Amino acid sequence: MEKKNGYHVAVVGATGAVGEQMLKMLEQRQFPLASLKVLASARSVGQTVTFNGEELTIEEATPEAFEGVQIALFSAGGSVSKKLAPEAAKRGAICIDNTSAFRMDPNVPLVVPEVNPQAMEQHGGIIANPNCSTIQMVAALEPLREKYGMERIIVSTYQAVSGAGAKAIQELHDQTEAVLHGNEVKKEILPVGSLPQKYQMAFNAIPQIDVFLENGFTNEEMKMTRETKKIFSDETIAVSATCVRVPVVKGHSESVYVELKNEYDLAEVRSLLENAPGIVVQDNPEEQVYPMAIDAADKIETFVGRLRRDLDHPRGLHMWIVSDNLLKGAAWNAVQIAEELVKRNLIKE
Ligand code: NAP
Ligand code: 3JM
Repeated sequence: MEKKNGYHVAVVGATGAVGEQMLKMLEQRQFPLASLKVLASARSVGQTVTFNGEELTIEEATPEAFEGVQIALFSAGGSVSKKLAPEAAKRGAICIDNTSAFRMDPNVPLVVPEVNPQAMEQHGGIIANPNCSTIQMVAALEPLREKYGMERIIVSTYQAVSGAGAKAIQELHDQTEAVLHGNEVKKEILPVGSLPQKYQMAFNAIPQIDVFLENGFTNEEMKMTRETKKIFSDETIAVSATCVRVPVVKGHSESVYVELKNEYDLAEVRSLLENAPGIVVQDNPEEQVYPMAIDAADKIETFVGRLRRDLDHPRGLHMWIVSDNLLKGAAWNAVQIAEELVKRNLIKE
């Protein structure tokens, strides 16, 4: 696809669950494109994807594929990013990387545009998109952190299977059907594709996302801890997480407890959230109004509800945060970074 005005963009992992949503976001936002390359593994070469009604042919992601590319959106796993993002950057592209490969690299900005857009000014060719669970949490907590300061965060997540890729979505569908029909339940993907032990996801909740580390937390849980500290530029903030996979297709939900540094007023908290960019408050217990994954699916906003004071801690606050993990949690945050790069005039001609 070649046009005169706009930017030369590549999507790496264009056949995947996140890649598909990246294309949808570029389309919906009418991102100014001069050309769009859709890249994936050698397995997919020749397949097509539809963009703005046009068929685009998948090419293999190789170092040479990035010649002339100005913005490269990566979502093809950490090893692909480690190998190809430096190659793309070397050829002049700004890489917006959705994997964990570079997130904790001190030379790589880790950006949620509602929280720390200024960090992208210091990029050296790679900007990292945080983990899906981190993004929606920090987007909702930032207005409160800014106003009252934040000492501690304790979060439990209820994460959708789409966070584990297209095959995991298929597995949940297949298992659900098998259970309902009394057929054998095949367990091939979840909880972690690369580990031998598998569990049934349909009609279950699995308290493991990513691998276990020596401290007893999983890697997903430690991503939330480390990334939150980096995005908030605050190593003193206490963050502990329990990450759980649930049989939901789209939308991560989070039960979040925070201890603020200063006393707060609940009405003021509500108003701060109502006025925060990208945040929608859905909180009316009398009418049974609260955020739910099924309503957040396919929306770019982060939804907040169940706001309530802790029963014992005077500066403790409970909330429920829900967002589409493939959109704000991945593709939308990445395209939002690209839009911000344009606004800040950070893209090389
Ligand atoms: P997915 O549905 O399994 O898709 C994987 C994509 O990567 C496919 O397009 C696949 O292409 C491509 N790929 C695999 N190996 C490749 C290779 N050697 N060279 C080039 N392309 C290759 O997974 P997904 O859910 O879209 O997630 C993709 C990645 O995004 C994850 O691994 C993760 O690092 C990241 N992610 C980030 C977030 C976030 O929170 N920011 C959320 C979810 C995922 P083929 O079709 O050719 O195999
Ligand atoms: C979400 O490299 C891989 O195999 C991908 C693992 C993965 C990640 C990751 O670590 O990049 C799967 C799903 C993520 C993520 O966003 O952290």
